[in-house]
Amino acid sequence: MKNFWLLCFLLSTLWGVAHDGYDLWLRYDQIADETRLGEYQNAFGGIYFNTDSPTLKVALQEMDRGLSGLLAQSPRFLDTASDGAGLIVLKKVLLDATTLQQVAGDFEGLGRDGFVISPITSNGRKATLITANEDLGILYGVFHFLRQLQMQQPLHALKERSTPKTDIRMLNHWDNLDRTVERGYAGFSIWNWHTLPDLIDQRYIDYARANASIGINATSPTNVNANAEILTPHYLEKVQALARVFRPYGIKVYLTARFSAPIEIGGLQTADPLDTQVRQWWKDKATEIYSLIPDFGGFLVKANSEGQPGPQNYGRTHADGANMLAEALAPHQGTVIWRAFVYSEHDLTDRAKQAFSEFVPVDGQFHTNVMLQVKNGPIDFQPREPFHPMFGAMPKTPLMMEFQITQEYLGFSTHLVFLPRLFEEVLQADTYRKGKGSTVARVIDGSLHGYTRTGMAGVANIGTDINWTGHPFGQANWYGFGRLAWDPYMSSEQIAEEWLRTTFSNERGFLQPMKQLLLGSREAVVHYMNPLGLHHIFDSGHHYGPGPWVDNHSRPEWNPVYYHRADRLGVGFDRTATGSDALQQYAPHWAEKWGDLASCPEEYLLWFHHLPWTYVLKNGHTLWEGMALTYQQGVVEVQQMKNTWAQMAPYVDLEQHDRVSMLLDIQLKEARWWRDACLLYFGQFSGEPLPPGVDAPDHSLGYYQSLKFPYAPGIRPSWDD
Ligand code: GCW
Repeated sequence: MKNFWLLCFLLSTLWGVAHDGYDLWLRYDQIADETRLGEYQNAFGGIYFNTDSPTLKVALQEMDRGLSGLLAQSPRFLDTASDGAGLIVLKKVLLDATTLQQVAGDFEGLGRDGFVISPITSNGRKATLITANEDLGILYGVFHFLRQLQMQQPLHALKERSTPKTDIRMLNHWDNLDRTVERGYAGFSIWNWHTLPDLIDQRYIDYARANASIGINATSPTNVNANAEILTPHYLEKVQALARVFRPYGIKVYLTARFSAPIEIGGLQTADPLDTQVRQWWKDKATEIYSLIPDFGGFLVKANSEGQPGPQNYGRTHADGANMLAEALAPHQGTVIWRAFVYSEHDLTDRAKQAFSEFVPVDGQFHTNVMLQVKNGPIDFQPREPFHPMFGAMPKTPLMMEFQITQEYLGFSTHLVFLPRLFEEVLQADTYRKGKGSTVARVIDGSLHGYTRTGMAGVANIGTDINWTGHPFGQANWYGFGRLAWDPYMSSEQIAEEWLRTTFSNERGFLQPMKQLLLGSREAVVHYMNPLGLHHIFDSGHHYGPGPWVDNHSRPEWNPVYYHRADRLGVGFDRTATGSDALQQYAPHWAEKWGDLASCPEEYLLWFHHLPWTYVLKNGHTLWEGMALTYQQGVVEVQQMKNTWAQMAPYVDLEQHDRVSMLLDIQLKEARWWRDACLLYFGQFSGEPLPPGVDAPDHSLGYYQSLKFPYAPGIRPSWDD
């Protein structure tokens, strides 16, 4: 057996198919299924492809690269469609009347970025047409077409009409100018500001390609905890160079704007948004940026949040601040994306309530080019949160979704957690704000309130690691985010299927078990970290590992004890009318359902209720027993993931297989760590022994409390919570 694997390894090295993960889901290995390969070779031998723009040129390059790899033969590009083309790639304006007639209906509502892939008859022979209104639609169509080939879809299934449901599909990098990445676990920042603008790293191009392949069309390269330097001429020149690389791929650049920039780099005494000099400064800055980057997207702003400066420093409102920037950008068609992640040390009410309380009353006061970017839940990217109550509650202000792709609270880059499952849960959640069916997805795609601007942002998990995301499976989360930004109604199952097929293998023996593994991985992490609605019990600052005992931070809401409130009597955060009443921020449907213990799903139990340890769960166990058993279940689930992966060796590159095996070992070790540390800690209060079936901990509580990780990755210097 050992020799067999050795042979496989040697062969794969010889054949040059060893994969380090750099190619992401764009692997384009030769189609393994020979019948399919033959079919494709016959059908797509000759291609007619019009390329009169930079975007169409990169689309053609991609087609060439894709087909050369997948079909193991260089495609023949023809001068006209009538030369016997089996594949025709043309914008709508260039279609001849007979072709147009065959697909005319598909153009209805196709928009700027949509595309059509359709079988047609051209010059008396069967052909496949990829068409769109605009160049970018063609690029998206080409990527989609190649994806179908990667997935070995039958010829007759190569048919698609797709148009994105959101306008801004954006990555937010929390990258600092010194190349550290806040909450980044995949190496350093891919932006080498020092060598820009002169050195264009191949990574920038590959980054753009990868994003375009999943429909991402915007990026904000720098941290929302912003450094004003990025707005100086020295840096803008570098941003301009990046924008130039991204442009053919349809990706717009946004910049994080530090609210105090007029003081820090503008020499003014104030950053008061109602001050005329300040307003002029931002107008001039916008003009300067647009002179360098004519398609600049706009500003992304974190203000009056976690110590960042903002309009409230001057007694002004968020609307005053956002509108000032909006006015500066409006003449250039730019957008202000104002983050709603705010909570204040001066506000003693439940942190979960604060964003809603600040923003919902000012609905309607923002200029039309302002969007609010709202995190998926009301606290902070926990393994599970109920949806943010702002969704559905601001009909006059376009709300963008903010997901976190980087795994700040999900085991960093060492845990395998398939996040599209989490994203899907949030998007499908029904806000009930306009009756049944008022899902978060419908808020985000604008259909619920008739928003004219729509978008979704994801905090990137990308770094300089050769495979981009540290954990090879972190790529699935970047991929899945892009797919859901394009279509928030897509199922996580379909995303899992696509990603597995394009990244690893089309074999059934691989797909079935691995799909199950991916889809179960999110619930596993909830089980071994935050069961039954527990939240924010991570060790402070770096958020690596458990720290439910932490209680020594100056701000109450930076201490895990604030969130679980455990004592001899019970555990959980009472957010009903007898507690913080955060439930009132939801539609009555949820306030009632979640407020009533009989109907509150147990996954949200301790999120909304403070309950005695003896409270009886639906399965008859006490709360303490249920908590212990769920932690144990999480550990068992990781063990199962490991077992499944061990069976996958025949389908996966040896090096990748080894790497993931080792990562799963870490995940298992850490799942146990979570279980043991949390149960020892909470056990002090429940006073009960571990129920049968739960493994005894390896160490004492004191041991777990003594673990310190001052150099954990992603940490922010002088950051406390
Ligand atoms: O999740 C928290 C992080 C901070 C982050 C903040 C935010 C960029 O711990 O590191 O700061 O959220 O979203 O602004």
